[in-house]
Amino acid sequence: MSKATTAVEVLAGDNSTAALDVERVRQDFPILRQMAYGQPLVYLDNAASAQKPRQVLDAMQEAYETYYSNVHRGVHHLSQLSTDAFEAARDKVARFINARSVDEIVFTRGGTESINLVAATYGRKFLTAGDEIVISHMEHHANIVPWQMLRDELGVVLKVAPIDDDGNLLLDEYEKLLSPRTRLVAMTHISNALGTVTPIRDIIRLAHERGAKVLVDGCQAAPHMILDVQELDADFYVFSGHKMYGPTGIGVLWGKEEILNDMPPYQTGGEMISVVTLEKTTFKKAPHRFEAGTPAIVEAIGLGAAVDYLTGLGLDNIHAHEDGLLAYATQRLGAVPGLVIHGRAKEKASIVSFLMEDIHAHDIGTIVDRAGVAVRVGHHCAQPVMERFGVAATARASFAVYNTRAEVDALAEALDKVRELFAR
Ligand code: 7TS
Repeated sequence: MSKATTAVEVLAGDNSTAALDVERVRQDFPILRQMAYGQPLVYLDNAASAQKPRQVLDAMQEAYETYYSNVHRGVHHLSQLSTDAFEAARDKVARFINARSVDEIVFTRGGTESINLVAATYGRKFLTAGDEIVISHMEHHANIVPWQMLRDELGVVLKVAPIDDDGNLLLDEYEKLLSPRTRLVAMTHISNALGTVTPIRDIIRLAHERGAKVLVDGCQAAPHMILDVQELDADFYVFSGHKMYGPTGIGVLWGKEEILNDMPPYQTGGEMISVVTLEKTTFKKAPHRFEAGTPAIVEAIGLGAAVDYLTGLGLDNIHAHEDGLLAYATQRLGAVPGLVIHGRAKEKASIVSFLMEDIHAHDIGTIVDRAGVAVRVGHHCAQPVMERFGVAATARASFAVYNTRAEVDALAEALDKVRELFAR
């Protein structure tokens, strides 16, 4: 995490760690050669969606041009090739997160759908009125609203673990919320609004001690750190393809096989059944039970290519590079007069959320955009944590493997312009 790199090392170093040549990485991303308003594009909105390397684009193009067909339903040549490539992608994802079995990897449309799937199937089957679900104060709406819907439908109780003023999860307070009625903890691994890395191992252990299941929202963690779902020992882990250099429209629900096979289907239709008569239907086991209809075939293949790409660079190298950038950006942006960083947790990753005096976040975003710098402004689909910090919105810079310190400098210089404009 950020504390592994001291500021002195950061300022003395260049863009590349020994094992990661960032300039070469940038060559893989054609879009980074674009200009915005006549300025070199500085893309710092990676927590919303990361850009795609040539390797992912090529794999998808090749699929469409040479072996595209529907999967799991044809005996013909292309269908077999397509099915093999689709299932090979599942296998790559399984190995990427060290799943015990490839059957634990359910392809969904994204992290949001993965959470909704668990709420709609596991939630409806196993939770009843009075049961308790624990989330945190810094969840993305995707990990709040499905549980509120379940609360309203079933009468389950939703409890919220608090955070401190720096954005650290208060583990003692979390533990106090756990009770014999706690059935599920649904918690982010990394906050998209603050960058906080939660103490997920402790969160999982304490929940399991009470017999509760744990869903981890790993949307921000998957592109950033080595994941080992067996070692973490959660019950569900979810993430999206598009934040980890893969395409949109594809995501992952990992679940322990025995739990997945105990859950009813989510959507129903083609490919998820064993036998259908007009009287009754039996269902396949996981993962196919949860993949009704034609899946996002080429998107899954693209995700497989993204996994290969990440693995090729090395998640530990990516992690080290992004932590170096975070430390540099914290110092460089922190030195901009009037700038306040929201989220200063002890363990942080690749995200700096900030405001400048009473300047609205949208004004910040619009002005830096004119300098070619893309940041996200708004509530980041995490309104409760904005409210916790007493702000309506922040500007957020989020870093990926291809970002450089020069780009952090470009943001800082654009922020100086913002300040000058508003000082008049
Ligand atoms: N959970 C977290 C922690 C996220 O950051 C996001 C997306 C989601 C869930 C939902 O992912 P999706 O792929 O299904 O949309 N976060 C952001 C963001 O920070 N800016 O835009 C999307």
